[in-house]
Amino acid sequence: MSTSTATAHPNIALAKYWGKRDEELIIPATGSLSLTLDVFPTTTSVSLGHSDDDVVMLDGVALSGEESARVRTVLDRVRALSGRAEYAHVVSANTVPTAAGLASSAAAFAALATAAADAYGLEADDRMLSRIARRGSGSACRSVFPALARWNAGTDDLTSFAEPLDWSGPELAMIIGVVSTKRKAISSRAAMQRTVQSSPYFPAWVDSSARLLERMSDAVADGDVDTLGELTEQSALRMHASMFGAVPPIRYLSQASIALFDAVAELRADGLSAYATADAGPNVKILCRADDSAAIVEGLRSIGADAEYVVAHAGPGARIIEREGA
Ligand code: 2P0
Repeated sequence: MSTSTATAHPNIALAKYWGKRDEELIIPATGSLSLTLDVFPTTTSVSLGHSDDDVVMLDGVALSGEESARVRTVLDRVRALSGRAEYAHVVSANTVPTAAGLASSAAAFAALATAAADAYGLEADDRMLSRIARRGSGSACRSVFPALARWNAGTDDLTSFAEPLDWSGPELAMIIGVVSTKRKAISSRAAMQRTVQSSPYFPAWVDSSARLLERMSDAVADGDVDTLGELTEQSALRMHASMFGAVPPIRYLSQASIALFDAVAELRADGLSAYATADAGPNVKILCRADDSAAIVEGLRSIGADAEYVVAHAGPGARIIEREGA
């Protein structure tokens, strides 16, 4: 028996991915850009040589149905590319509440792709790992890389992958305002489908995202935190607006989320540089300069914005941390 263990961290999109052009290959309707964090890693081990079927354990519980099918999709891809057929025993441990809009699936599938490629002896460069991770969960293709990464939408399996971006601006922080750790009512996968199929705002989302991504990439190249932050907030609100237009409507933002967006705007009016974003859940993430993060948390608390705050910074890409057996 041989085991490969990998770790990966969640990423938060500054320019959001929302909606697919190809459901099976997970080709997105829009490109996106994200920051991989240094908190809440997922560790995943892939063992070969003692299973007569794929077995997937997440935090001690055997997965079945849709979740295990997604893991199998990634394993099948690695088996096809490596020319090997053995079943795998997968053990994964999250350090973040699963499915609460804190990007647990991004870290999970980036770690799985990395561990599986190593276990099956597939010589995969980061671009190939990004393409493999994408098949499990779109946003996972970005967590292969450290810090800032851009997922080029592409048009097929070969052209849809993330790549790292250089950053020469001041050190960034992402303050995570946790207002709820409940499991989300609708998965982001189902919510995206419904938005694509029924929201009259979806075409405008796709159209405006392409321009926003180019402007954001320029802001990254310039090390311009404030333009990056302004575009981050725009992208989040436009994404949520596209969901509001779905039938029936999808609303992940709660009153507490909106209160946090308001509090961030209030801090900005007071001269602090802070920008809010939110994903498929009510938790709000605040992009800022690392040097300002303590003042921003203190400011939010003094306004009475009620949340648990975790200050994250740019984190590492997915990597192998242990190998056992041959
Ligand atoms: C993102 N989200 O860019 C966006 C913003 C949530 C809101 O990617 O269907 O788990 O597996 O490709 O990647 C969450 O969706 O969806 C997500 P699938 P995924 O981070």
